[in-house]
Amino acid sequence: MAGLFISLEGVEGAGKTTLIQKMVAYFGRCGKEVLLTREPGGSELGKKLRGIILNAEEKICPTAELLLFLADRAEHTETCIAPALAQGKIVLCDRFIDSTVAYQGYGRGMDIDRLNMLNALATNDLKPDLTILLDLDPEIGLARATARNIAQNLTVSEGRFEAEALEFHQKIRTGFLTISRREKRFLVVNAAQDADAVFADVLKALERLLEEKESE
Ligand code: Z5A
Repeated sequence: MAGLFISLEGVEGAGKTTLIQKMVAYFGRCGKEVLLTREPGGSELGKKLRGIILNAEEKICPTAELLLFLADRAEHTETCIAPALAQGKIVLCDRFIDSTVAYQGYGRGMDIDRLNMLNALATNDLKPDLTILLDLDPEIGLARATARNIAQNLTVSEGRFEAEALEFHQKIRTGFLTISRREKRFLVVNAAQDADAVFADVLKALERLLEEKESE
């Protein structure tokens, strides 16, 4: 079977990490080889970039922020995602091109067409086979993320976007929903359900996709 590329998107605290763990366990039971990765931070260079990009104490102008995300993506695609797909693996990626359009485009107000072109450059035109959008009211997502951060004693070192006003996060949600209507690769899931119900919705789509891929 050719490789399969699945990205997960959504507002902060939508439950991507939680869902991805369930997906890894599912693919493991199916005997599939999986690369679990994320942006920013999936490659060796990306780990260093992540520390800079997400640190709320690091002053970065919006254009530099964009270019750092794109540098992370270019390295990640070239050195991790593309090789794994070539080996027939299933790649599960926590955030990818659509986060740039949602956050830097709909959130920061950058030109969407330009962002699409830059994404194409960074990825050599690679797009996911399936993008799961966990749709959630950002007020609920931020409350979940805050509760998790307190429970895990996390600091501001990754808090650049958490520090944004609720209005910013509302724009991100609207942005993701707008993008999802333009491309067939999206599965939009109601992330306000409990985690098992979210996974059950995703499972149906995964089973269909695996059948399609195996018959190719
Ligand atoms: N960003 C960008 O601007 N441009 C780009 O191009 C890219 C990224 C690639 C990366 O943040 C930031 O970079 C991101 C966008 C920006 N910022 N924001 N906001 P990150 O990777 O550090 O964090 P995140 O992607 O936002 O994820 P997160 O906060 O870790 O949330 P999550 O993974 O979606 O959620 P979770 O950890 O699975 O769940 C959060 C809590 O809720 C946790 O305690 C769970 O146990 C709980 N949970 C999960 N699911 C449920 C359900 N269904 N019900 C109830 N509770 C639940």
